[in-house]
Amino acid sequence: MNVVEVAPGAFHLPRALSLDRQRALVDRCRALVDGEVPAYVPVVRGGGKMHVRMLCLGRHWNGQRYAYEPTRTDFDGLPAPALPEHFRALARTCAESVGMTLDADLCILNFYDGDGRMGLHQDKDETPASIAAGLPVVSISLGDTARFLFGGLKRRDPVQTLLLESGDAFIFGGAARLRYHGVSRTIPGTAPAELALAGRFNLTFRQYDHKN
Ligand SMILES: O=C(O)CCC(=O)C(=O)O
Repeated sequence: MNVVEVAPGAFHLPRALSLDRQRALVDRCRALVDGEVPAYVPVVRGGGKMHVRMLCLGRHWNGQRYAYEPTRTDFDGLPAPALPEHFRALARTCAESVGMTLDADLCILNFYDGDGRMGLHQDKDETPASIAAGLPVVSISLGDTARFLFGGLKRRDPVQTLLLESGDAFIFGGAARLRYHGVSRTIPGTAPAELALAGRFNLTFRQYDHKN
């Protein structure tokens, strides 16, 4: 596997997933976002609407409280669907390929349409123990290419732009765990034709807690 270390603790794995694997994952993501507990557009603290459709698996991230919970109390009260075992296994394998460990118990699945984007932010709502241990966030991209922004530990630090293409993994843990990141835009029409997907799915796997 091709591994590019973009910063200490941050790794880009271009084309980590085969096209067959991508297709199977896209089918599963489609079924999930339009399933019994569908994806929705979160309204965050302060009233802004996010520019993605989101579905959390394993644990729900509440965009009003910036905290995890079992049910979607900021939206419809439904329980977060379970995290499929093969999703968890994929996250573990990706983490291991860069020498990290991850026993993911939640995944935030986002769908970006042609106008989708996500502002610079830190992933810091997991437990202090999980973050202090540097347990990584494993991100998998499917479909249209994204212009992914990867900054430093402070919001104003310089930001590098990476293109995350379909099948790429991006992993940030250890010293990079709290780096700011976001998506400035996607590039419509760049998804592999075999996926028959207009838009982009992104899955970020995290481990809520860390037990010694
Ligand atoms: O879509 C991406 O590549 C990034 C997603 C992200 O930053 C997040 O879910 O916290």
